[in-house]
Amino acid sequence: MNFTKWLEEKNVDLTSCTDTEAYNSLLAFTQEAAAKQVSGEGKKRIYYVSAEFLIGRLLTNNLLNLGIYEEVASALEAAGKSLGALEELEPEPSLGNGGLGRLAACFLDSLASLGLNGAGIGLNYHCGLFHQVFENNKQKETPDFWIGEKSWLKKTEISYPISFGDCTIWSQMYDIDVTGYDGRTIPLHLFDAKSVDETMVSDTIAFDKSDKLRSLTLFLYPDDSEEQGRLLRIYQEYFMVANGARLILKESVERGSNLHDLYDYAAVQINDTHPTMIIPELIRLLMEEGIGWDEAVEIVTKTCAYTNHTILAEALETWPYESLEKVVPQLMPIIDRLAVRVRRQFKDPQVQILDDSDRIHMAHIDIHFSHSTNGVAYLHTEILKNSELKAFYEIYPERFNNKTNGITFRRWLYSANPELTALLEKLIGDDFKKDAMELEKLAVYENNPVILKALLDIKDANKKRLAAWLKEEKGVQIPTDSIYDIQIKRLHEYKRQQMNVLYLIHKYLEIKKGNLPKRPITAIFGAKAAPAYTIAKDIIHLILCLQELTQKDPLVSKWLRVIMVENYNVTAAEKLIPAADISEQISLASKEASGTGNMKLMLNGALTLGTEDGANVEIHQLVGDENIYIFGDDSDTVIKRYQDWSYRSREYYEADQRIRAAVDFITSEEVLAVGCRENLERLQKELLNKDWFMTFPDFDSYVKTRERMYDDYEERMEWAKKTLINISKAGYFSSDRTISEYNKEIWKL
Ligand code: 26Q
Repeated sequence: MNFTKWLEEKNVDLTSCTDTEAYNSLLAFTQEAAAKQVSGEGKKRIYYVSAEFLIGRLLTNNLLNLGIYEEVASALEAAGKSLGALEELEPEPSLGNGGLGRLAACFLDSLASLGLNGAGIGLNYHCGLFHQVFENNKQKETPDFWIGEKSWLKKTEISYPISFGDCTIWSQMYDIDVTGYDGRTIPLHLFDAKSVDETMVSDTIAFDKSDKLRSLTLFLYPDDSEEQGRLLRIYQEYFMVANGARLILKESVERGSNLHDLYDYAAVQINDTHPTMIIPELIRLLMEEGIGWDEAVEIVTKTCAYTNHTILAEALETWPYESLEKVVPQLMPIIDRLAVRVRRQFKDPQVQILDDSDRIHMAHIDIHFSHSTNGVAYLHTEILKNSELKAFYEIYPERFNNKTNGITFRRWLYSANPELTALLEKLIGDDFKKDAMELEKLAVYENNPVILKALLDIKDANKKRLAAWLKEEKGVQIPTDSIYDIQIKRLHEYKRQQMNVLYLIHKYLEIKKGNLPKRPITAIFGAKAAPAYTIAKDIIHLILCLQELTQKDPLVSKWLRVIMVENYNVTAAEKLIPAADISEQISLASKEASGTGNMKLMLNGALTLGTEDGANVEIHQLVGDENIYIFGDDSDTVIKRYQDWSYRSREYYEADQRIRAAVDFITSEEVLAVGCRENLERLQKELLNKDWFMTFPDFDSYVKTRERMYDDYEERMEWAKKTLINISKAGYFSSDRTISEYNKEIWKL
């Protein structure tokens, strides 16, 4: 049924509706249309279990995937409404933080598109991560109540009592239908606590963390700098997997499993360590059904697989034994037995589940008791095998495998960049929508000036669109004739936003001296910092101070603008990425597991300024030296420097005048006039005395490579050719490819 007919049936007259009413009708219509689509069928189902699903707005995507975008747009137009305006009314679901959550969302899209029998399992956070606002050049966190009266969530019949050490919390399952290409869908199951109470929260993100019943599903990653916050996270994690495990067993039995053969009916992909407790929980539930210990462990091992997303020690979860005992006492006999089993089999302390300080290593449970451990890019997996998880690799070489991340082109190309999509369709037909590798056909146009010019024009149009959006939505103005040099990702020291800032200070000082660039530069950041991550927030403070300085200075503002986009999220990414000229991927080599923003930006014709890290390595391999700007030390050098403790940041500070000037500037009169001494001094000290992520050793090559890039930008046709080659080689990074590999090698649906 089409939209016009549906409206007639419901007696809705669009011409007399407000935009909000029209949006609500469109939402209901689209939801019905999605629910009518077929989902993947088959004996075995893959359950992707994840603490985050950063799905972004759904309306545009669903309309495109259901093939009703044009029809709806004209029905609205006929009634004097604009689809574009309604699209902007949709609140973005706040169910994730960064790469790991966005990856889960891309994977759902690909599972649906490939017609696989899949489902996502997660939590329904009412206030999500947090809404970021800037006040006095600082990040302030406010709750993001994203669930309006009307949303994509559908209440289901499913509800379970989940027991904890001190209480029982009833769940309520909600579903969101995730659409893929040709309107195929799969469900995202989000569990909520029936007793959750939004009035626990007012205008800050503080709340009584001891009241689990009312606060369980309020926030993603509640502040864990104190004990109550840490405990709440354990409650959340167990709540997610206890519900998930019950659903998985129920559905598998419905599909014909006798539980002894669970692995023929269910594959469980554990997204990072947050869902790890699903392993002991499944074992526990199988034993309740009368299955013996050894067999239960074997069944669960064959059912589960684990994805690692980081090598940063501080991000690998370990929980005090005591805390788990308090929250989930029923799991302890299982975890104890698993720990004993490991201890009996292996003497190496590095592979134990329980360490000498009585902490439980979640990743170790995953590796011992699942049949697959994968990294998310070639280099990352190599580092896991040869260094971080070497001891495990020696025990289970056959379990380790790589699955280089991918992104869904439905959202990151067709939906975000319709102009580029239209050009591609004109040039190479639309087979690339089913098989992204078809983009390679674009290469025949690499020397065609008309096509290269068309690419430049599309970029220009997208830059204008971004500038207009920033003005309208965020109240900032940026010049459209400048280079857009963009770094958008979670704020973390290893990602080195601080190195980008040091460059910008250097540039600011050069401009003040009269050394003007060939063309104005707009440096754009988008990032949220975890509320308790002090230095990350100090870096945001410095960026915002620089934003103010560059804006106010009459000379500098003509040549250099620094912009930090408030509340960076998927919606903002969709506007920023198509408009980017330069993609900053400057993590310290060995630290970024993969990155997926790098892929999105490449696909949209931005050139990468990056280190040999994560998936940059694969981008480099695909496009060749000519079409990427690589700088800095490689991962071997970095790993060695950590091992021999030989790095002294102060030596670089003393030896390099540019570093000295930039670091000194952080606490100069000029910055202090717009900033806060405490934050700026702390950041400066951190760099001078530690610089744990080694920005100074890479600074020289970073500056030189960035300058070379700005020079090359002036050769417009050469630049356009490089962007064309980047687009043509991006097919490898389709999440359809990634998901096909997971299926072929791990899930075997
Ligand atoms: C851990 C312990 C305590 C509190 C929080 C956490 C925590 C929370 C979130 C640890 C990690 C995360 C998120 C990690 C993440 O987003 N990783 C990114 O995953 C992407 C998809 O694989 C990769 O492309 C990125 O390289 C990786 O950083």
